Amino acid sequence: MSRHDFGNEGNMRVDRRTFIKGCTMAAAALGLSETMVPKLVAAATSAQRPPVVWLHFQECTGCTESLLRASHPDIGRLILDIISLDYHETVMAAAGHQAEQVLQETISKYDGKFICVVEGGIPTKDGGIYCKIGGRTAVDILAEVAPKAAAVIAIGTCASFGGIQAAKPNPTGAVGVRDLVKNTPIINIPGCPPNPISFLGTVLHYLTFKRLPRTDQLGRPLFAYGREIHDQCERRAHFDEGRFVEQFGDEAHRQGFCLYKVGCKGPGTFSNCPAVRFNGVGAWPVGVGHGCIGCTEPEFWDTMTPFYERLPGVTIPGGGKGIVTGATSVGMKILGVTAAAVGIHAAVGIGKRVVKCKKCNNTPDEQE
Ligand code: FSX
Ligand code: SF4
Ligand code: F3S
Repeated sequence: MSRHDFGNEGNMRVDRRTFIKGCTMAAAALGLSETMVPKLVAAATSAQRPPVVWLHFQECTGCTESLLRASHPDIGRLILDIISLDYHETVMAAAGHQAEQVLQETISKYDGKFICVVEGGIPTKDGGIYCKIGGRTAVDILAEVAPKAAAVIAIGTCASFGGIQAAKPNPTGAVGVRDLVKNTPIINIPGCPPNPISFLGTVLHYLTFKRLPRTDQLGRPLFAYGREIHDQCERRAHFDEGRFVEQFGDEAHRQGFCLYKVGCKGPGTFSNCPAVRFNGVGAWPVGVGHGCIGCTEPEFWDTMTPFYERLPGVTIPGGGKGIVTGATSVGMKILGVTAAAVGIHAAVGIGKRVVKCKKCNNTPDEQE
């Protein structure tokens, strides 16, 4: 796991075919043409693997699990080949004082050069006592490590926006990285957990172009979060024609109709889930018959609940019912989402420009 385990291409833990396949998937996710794959591969196989310090705070470790679990081992191994994961409490061999020593040595030796990945929210209430590692609070550790990093990647909705532990009444005062770190470039890869390809794409973009990808106003990379789920969904034709599942298990559900009426939050949620999918088997929540719960959005645990009630304020074109009024508790909560969506939609304009350029095979990134 040490950076010294990663030398040249010959030492890669995945074979070259898998390596290039992973880079090709990431290039597609990034909206880059295939002609950019060699550039990505060259950046990913350079002798200088970026040191990575991975901090765990308030979370379930699902982000790491989804990245490294056996359901798609190649992506996990590919990421471990591209970066030098010098400190990661879940998978490193060292423990206790030895682990803390590794952290100190890494941030000192690679001051200003390492990538800091943060997984989990940061509790700020009562002096931050609700998350301590090695006797220090998450707030203190982040305050020491983040300013020394070249960039911070907040992986998961917890590190991005506070996460499930920030649900009202947020008893520990959990917040996301951006609420605390101000002078280091930060990118958010939300999702509970996020898609590993979005993380891989961000890392490859950073290695190739020496900067983080463009983001929306919530700090999410546009390549992965620039489009609404509803606009990419395979059930969209059913929505447009007014064919809805009324109850889980009914005939409409078996037919694969739209899940809006049973609570799908695809309208109002920005992510590449329908396009990139999960686990290497083409699955994603709506594809397997469950509505999107909006897990890439800030405060989705408050604004998107109850999960099985309709999202208000959505026009059903072919449904004959016009505007669906929000006569539910969701109706009040969604006001927060609407406010956030103003910022998101402003950013989507940028996202659409990227898509448009992609069609003519000439993205802004390729011009760099
Ligand atoms: Fe949070 Fe990551 Fe949800 Fe868990 O650790 S984004 S609780 S799936 O996985 O931080
Ligand atoms: Fe797909 Fe959900 Fe939109 Fe229906 S409401 S088209 S299931 S994203
Ligand atoms: Fe999350 Fe919705 Fe995608 S629940 S995983 S954003 S489909």
